[in-house]
Amino acid sequence: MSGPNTNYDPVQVSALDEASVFDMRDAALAAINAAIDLAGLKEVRSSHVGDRSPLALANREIGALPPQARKDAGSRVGRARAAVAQAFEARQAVLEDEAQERMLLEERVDVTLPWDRHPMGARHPITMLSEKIADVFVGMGWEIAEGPLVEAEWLNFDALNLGPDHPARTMQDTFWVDPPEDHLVLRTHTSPVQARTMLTRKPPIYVACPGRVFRTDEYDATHSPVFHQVEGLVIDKGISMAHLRGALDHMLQALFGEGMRTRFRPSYFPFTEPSAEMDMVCFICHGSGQQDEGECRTCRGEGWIELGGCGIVNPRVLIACGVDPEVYSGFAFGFGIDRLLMFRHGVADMRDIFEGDIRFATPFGVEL
Ligand code: FA5
Repeated sequence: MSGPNTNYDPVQVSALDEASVFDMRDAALAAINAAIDLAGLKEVRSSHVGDRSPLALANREIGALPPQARKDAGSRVGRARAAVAQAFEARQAVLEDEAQERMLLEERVDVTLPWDRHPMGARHPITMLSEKIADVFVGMGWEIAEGPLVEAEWLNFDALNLGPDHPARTMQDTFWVDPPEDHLVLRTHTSPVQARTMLTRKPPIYVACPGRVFRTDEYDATHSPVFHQVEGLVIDKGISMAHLRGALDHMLQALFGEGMRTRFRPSYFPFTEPSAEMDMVCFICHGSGQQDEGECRTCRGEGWIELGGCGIVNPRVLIACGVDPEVYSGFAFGFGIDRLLMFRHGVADMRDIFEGDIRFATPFGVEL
């Protein structure tokens, strides 16, 4: 009679058979080797190594097996888990080394670089051009005059023969300053400096006035509500349009080089009679309108660039400012410095001048 078969173990758990355990181990090893960084390896930990991994769950089933099967499965699963843990640690060490190396490379600090240099600021190109223009007139023996930015309505308009019904006095163009009964404006042009100068000095007068002016204009590529003008005023005996033309030609030659000429087109300003719009010959194409066998981009094929207004000072302005028109005559002009800067340096958009970005100002260099 045969005795009891103590090796017989009828209970099996499929997750614990050899093939299943090897599959789980191989899947874990493949995932570990496929992880290319520590973040990827972290995901592998939760899916193949941690408490919820297939091998860990299989391990929990071992207790349900009879003794012999428990022993076999326990050692099988144990070996598989150990192999996975070892591979995981080895991969982690490799990936940590790689991350460290990458960090040292990316965050490298060159300790030999100079540490005591502060970035240089730059003077604003408008300031430099205004001073350059002023220098040209000082070189001709003129003086530089100044006026306030908040100006009396009378000086900004009335003294300049801008009657109360003139369109430039409407709210569209002018920033009025409260309270209205003070009759103050943000000056809309540099021309009130003409009136101020005539009221405070005796002729002969030769003054230039660069400065900031304000208008309720849209802010776009060619307009700004805050911009810059330079005013010129000469009051002396026997002054004519020829003197005006000579002064402007000289200024433009000083700014743009030999051969610069002006052109006058009839215009209207209440404070000058006759009045003209002044154009300068295009400094790129010198009047031909052609550039690189195509249309000149600076003057758009016109050959001329519009600068501003000018004329012989209206006798009514002379009288309002206490100058005898029987003895004296004079000329005045006013043009936009911002537009001049755009032409002189190829600035396509006026807004770049006003954004205050150091990257715009720096290439102009520092001129003292
Ligand atoms: C005047 O301001 C007259 N005071 C000029 C003058 C003075 C004429 C003396 C006669 C005698 P006007 O409004 O055209 O004129 O402006 C002169 C220049 O300022 C323009 O040609 C243009 O270059 C510039 N300008 C005008 N509005 C703007 C603006 N919104 N943004 C930038 N530049 C402007």
